[in-house]
Amino acid sequence: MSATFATSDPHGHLAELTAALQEAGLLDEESHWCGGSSTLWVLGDLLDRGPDGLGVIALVRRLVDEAAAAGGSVHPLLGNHEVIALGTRLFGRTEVVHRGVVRTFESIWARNGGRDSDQDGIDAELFAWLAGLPAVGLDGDHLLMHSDTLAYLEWGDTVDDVNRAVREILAGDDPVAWFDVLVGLGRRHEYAGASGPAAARTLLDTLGGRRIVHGHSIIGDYFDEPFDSYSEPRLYADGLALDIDGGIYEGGPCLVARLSG
Ligand SMILES: [Mn+2]
Repeated sequence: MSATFATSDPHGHLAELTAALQEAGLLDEESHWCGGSSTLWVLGDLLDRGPDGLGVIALVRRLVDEAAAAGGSVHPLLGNHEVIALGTRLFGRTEVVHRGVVRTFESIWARNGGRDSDQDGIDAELFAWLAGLPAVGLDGDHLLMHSDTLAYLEWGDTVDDVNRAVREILAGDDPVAWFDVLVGLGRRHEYAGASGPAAARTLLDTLGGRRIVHGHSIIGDYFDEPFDSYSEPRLYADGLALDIDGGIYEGGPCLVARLSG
């Protein structure tokens, strides 16, 4: 088997993520990679909201190694919750004037499902790993990212430039620049509505790919449907965008999208 898959926004729900990856044929009963040469993208928001963010991170990190050893690959991307959690770790309650507003990372973290149990496990090594995650990825015709926003273009006009710019900000300690990333990755619904296809087209024309695959915006919220009423990713914006966030922490499904193969 060699195919390309994507999942997103596990938010600390280790059991649900494990079960969904097993169902997709990527994990065996002991939660080890059995996807052979397949590729799996994990589109961020690994932690916060759910009970075991550290467990989800540990699983994903192990799968990166196990898949590589089997000739496959696992690619985690950066979500806004990684930035919130790391920013809280780094800046805590330090007041930051951002675009004329006084804010703190800790208050945003607390309001958005931040977990002490996750914070307590972010040591220097894990901090560096999370802060080094790429923001966007390109895999054949698919442009993969956490958030459904054009904010990525504020950091560059190639995949490599975007990732380099975000990584440099998160390697530093400028709280205003960190807030720019947090706010940018917090944006959503920018491929929606009448202007949505043109926005999606702009992103694809700039960064590459023929279809955007994103998480961050729960299908049920986005399309105003009950969280238990869908079991597939949602294609929209004239087929240019695929939302794969089922909304695990709201009781929705953990979706694993098969993108090719
Ligand atoms: Mn998110």
